[in-house]
Amino acid sequence: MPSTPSRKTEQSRRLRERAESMIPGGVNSPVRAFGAVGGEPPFIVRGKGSRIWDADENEFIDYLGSWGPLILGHAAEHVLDAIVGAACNGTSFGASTPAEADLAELAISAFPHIQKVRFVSSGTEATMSAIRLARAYTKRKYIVKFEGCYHGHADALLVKAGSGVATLGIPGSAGVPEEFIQFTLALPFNNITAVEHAFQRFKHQIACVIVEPVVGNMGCVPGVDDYLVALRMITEREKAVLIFDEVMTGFRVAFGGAQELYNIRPDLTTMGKIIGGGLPVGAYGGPSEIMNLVAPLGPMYQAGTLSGNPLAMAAGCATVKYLREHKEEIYPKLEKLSEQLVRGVAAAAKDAGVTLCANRVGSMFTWFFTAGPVTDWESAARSNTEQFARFFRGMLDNGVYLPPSQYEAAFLSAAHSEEDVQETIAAAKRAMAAVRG
Ligand code: KE4
Repeated sequence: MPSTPSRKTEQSRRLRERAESMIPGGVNSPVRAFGAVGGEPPFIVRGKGSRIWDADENEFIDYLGSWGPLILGHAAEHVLDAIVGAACNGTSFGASTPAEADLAELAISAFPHIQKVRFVSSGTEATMSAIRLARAYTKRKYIVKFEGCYHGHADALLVKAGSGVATLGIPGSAGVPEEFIQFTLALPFNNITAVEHAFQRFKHQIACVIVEPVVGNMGCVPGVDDYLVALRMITEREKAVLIFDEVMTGFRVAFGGAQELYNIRPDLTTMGKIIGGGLPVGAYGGPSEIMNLVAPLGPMYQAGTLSGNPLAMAAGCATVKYLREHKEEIYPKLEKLSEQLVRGVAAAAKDAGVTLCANRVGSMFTWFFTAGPVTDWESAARSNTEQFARFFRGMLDNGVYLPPSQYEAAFLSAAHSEEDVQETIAAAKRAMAAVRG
């Protein structure tokens, strides 16, 4: 692979230098800085369908989809129309609007275990609030999360987290006092014995278990065997709240998320990404018995200036309504094309003598540069991240945009075509040649 990329990068370089002079790392979210993969991060100027274009007019087939929200692809006409239509009536009122109940109804139609839902503006707010609610409901202090899982950047959750924390190889975060994480238990994923031991050691003290029911933030790692069923049984027995963090999996792995796919009832569900259709929306929901503790009904406080923002509600409604109306066609298409893509790239690796382990659930997937199986953080961290970086740069130079980290999931959208998949597999064949180094 040429050290200098084949694609033009002059405009993106200029834009990065300008941004770096005013914004830490030139980015508003760390993983976008390409720290783990090197090279010049493209500054994106527009997207349409499965494609994005950067400031140097390079075109890419996009498998990031804004880290998951864009399951319908970029600039879907009916989503844009909904946003513009809402904007013509004003952008924000700080008062209730009809669209909030519209999106609540749509979310509850997808997640029947939810009786009440509260909207916030990010997945971080959703998980932070759900944990506070679980502690208020149980009057317990400890929480269980899993190594390699990422639930946003709330202090208590920045413990052995995945996503950007894992990508940057930092243990947690500076500025989080020990006292703030003393009640956070981080356990290995897919190890039910560790969960049993935690509940024995902290009997009647654990408020909740929060889990990505299909992990995306150490790369894509599903539960093995009946892991999620066992989690449900233990939390039921111990009267702890089971929180499915479906910020990534919600509307992604099935219209009703992982809880539909695996037929498991969590106590609370957090949502984000797709439910906002590309605009800032997070949500948490569950049975009224728990949700009625949320202010103003109950004593658990949570608030937000732009919560339920009309433009975000419009984008979310347009997206979720379209998914609901076309799910019989969309999810089988996502499954078929994702399977073809993941298998094709794995075959390209095999032909090039590159060791690769592919994990996929529906249209979220990761190619790990390790023999595998990859079932937890320990096995994911065995990946050859330098080989991943060479693969990433090779794909980018061949017009394919992947998540810039080995420890992230990639996403295929309903706007992707058979031709996109074939083009991507061809690009992988070219990129793999340089991977072995
Ligand atoms: P946000 O606060 O970024 O909206 O959501 C936090 C969050 C919560 N739960 C899960 C399962 C998530 O995946 C996320 C955020 N995902 C990352 C990418 N894996 C966001 C990308 C970024 O941080 O730039």
